[in-house]
Amino acid sequence: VKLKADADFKPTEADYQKVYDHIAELLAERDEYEDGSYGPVIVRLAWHASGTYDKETGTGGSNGATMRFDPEADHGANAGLKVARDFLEPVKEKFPWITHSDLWTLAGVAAIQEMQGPIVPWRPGRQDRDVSFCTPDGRLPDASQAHDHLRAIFYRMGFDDREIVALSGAHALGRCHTDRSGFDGPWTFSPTVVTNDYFQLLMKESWGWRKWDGPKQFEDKGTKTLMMLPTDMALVKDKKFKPWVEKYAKDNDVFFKDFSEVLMKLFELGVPFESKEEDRMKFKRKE
Ligand code: DDH
Repeated sequence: VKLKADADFKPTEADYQKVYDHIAELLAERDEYEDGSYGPVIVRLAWHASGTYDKETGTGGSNGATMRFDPEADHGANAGLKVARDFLEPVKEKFPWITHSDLWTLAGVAAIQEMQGPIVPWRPGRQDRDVSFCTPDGRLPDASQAHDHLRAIFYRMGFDDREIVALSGAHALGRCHTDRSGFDGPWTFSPTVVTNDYFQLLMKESWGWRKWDGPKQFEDKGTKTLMMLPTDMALVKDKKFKPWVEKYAKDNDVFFKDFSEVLMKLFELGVPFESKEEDRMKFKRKE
């Protein structure tokens, strides 16, 4: 049964859980995609929708879902994310009352939780906005750069050094694609499971420049099947980032706790909530 997009319809937590459950079912069913899961590319969509936030001007962030429109969809950093937006369109059709911007962040939460990650509290309240709210290009990080660039980008969103490292743990998931970013390969051996392996590999593995025609990236000297971006390696080269990498490599529980908190913060950047922090929902994982 399709629910009408009715201004009087006031969705409850149970309604949002239904959206979650539907996304979780689709993730389980559609295992034909690379590595067997759309989860990583959906997490990336939720992050790129949110990571445009600028705390000085209050612009950008997940409120608006402006990546639906060409200027922002065509930003180099967003190459390949149409796959994730298209995956979620049938969900929007089934639950027309949810905004795209709430849907994309809720889907990010569902993908994290269904890939065995921590529970990420979430609340609704995002409104979709028109094309005039598209952010300028260049707000998302450039993988070829180093620690000073990371700080400039993430301090602009309001994150500190510990939070930058915790967020980067998302690279336990997914892979780089030569036809999207130009880079190539996965960071870990289990790219569809949330783990602290990214940090463990950064600490324990020996990394060297990959010899190839593509953009400069690192490969593990052992198997030569894993990769790190220059921005990933910046986390162990920088004296203030490195202690957090060590901490998360040693203790998965600490990583999960911090990862949950920073994702919650990321997905709420720039959203004019009417609800209170206590109203955040915790979705149940699929059985
Ligand atoms: Fe990332 N990321 N990311 N990333 N990211 C890529 C893939 C994925 C950077 C660059 C790239 C975060 C931070 C950074 C995910 C989540 C998150 C790719 C490859 C590049 C390049 C894209 C492609 O070719 O398909 C850089 C630079 C940074 C940084 O400077 C910190 C954060 C904070 C997150 C997050 O989710 C919180 C995920 C997931 C992927 C895998 C996507 C896929 O299709 O698989």
